[in-house]
Amino acid sequence: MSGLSRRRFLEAAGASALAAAWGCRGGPEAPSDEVAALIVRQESPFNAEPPLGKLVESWVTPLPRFYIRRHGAVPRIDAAAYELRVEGLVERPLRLALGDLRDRFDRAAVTATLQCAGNRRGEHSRVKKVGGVQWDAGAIGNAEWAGPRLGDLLKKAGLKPGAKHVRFRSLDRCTVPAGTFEFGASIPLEKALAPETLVAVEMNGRPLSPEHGFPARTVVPGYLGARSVKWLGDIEVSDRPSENFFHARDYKLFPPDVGPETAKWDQAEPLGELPTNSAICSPSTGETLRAGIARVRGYAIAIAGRSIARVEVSADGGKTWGEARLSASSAAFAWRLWEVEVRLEAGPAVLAARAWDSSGAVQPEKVDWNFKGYLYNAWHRVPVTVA
Ligand SMILES: Nc1nc2c(c(=O)[nH]1)N[C@H]1C(S)=C(S)[C@@H](COP(=O)(O)O)O[C@H]1N2
Ligand SMILES: [Mo]
Repeated sequence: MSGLSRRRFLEAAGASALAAAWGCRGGPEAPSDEVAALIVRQESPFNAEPPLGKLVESWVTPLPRFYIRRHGAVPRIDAAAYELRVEGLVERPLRLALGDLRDRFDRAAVTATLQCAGNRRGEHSRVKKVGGVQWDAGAIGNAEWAGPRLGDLLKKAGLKPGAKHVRFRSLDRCTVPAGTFEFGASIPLEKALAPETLVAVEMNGRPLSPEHGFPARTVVPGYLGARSVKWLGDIEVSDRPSENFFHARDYKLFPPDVGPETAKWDQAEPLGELPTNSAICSPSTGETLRAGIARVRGYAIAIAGRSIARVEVSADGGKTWGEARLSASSAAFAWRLWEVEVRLEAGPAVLAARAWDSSGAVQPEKVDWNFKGYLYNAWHRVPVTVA
């Protein structure tokens, strides 16, 4: 993919041209054409995911099929006045305009899959109800992200001794029971300096859309989506992780016997890499199929640093398994799409899928329940009726 010309980018990014460029209608809570094809899981703040069958029609997910997850409203940002600050434990604090992010740094392009830590929470809730957006398996998408490397910004600013974490602050406002805050997160310095970690200004060859973080967002491949902070306003190098609510009091994993009243947030680690996972996207749960040969399709994604070795599909709820064909397209931090034909006899049937990664690890049959409903990666089961 070639980059946008500077003129076209600035045109598309210009405040007045923005609404037209993205077909936005109404206020931040009014879905635009961009989101019309999504299944709404929550109206306000707006959270939506694509129908699963559509999700796996292409390796790179087009915008109208890319899930949207947010904790507040889309902030209105004037592109001309936008400034990204880089500060904290740095020799030379930076203030970067959108044009600086485009022109003053090498443009890096990374095809990476973004996935919410709560993807598949709906299944988790069927084990025992958990709060939060009740996602099916569609809180995931694969995009071509482009922009400067976060590491290049940090090198330009110059790191001071003691730098260990890189914190991100958004320009949004999110209201939760504990109060109203901007969204924020941090990642360890090592991941911030990794070549795949970007301050993205483009998604699939166009400026970021308002929903996906215009004018700039972090993209932290392999990590839970919550570290890919949209509407990025501030980068701060620190000796400690972010104290933002969404980093310190959210997105942490607890054992099954811990609940909201007993969770010791300060003693738990912030989540980082997501585990190896896969899902059946077609047929869909509850679908009626004809006896005989049926095609099953889905996605698989390996934990960061590994690749998908094999995907297995069962037509008898996990008693016997056959191997799926992986599609050719792949990249280090991207999902693999797969398909396979299975033979179905008349009656009820449960399809199941599980992925193996390059370390030999396989998705488990069951996972421990946790009260936030994160990291659900048990075998994906899809009950169907065969006529
Ligand atoms: N500023 C801001 N950034 C955010 C969020 C948010 O609510 N506000 N949600 C995070 C979460 S939980 C996820 S999963 C991803 C979703 O990105 P998307 O909406 O572009 O798919 O954005 C992350 N970045
Ligand atoms: Mo998320």
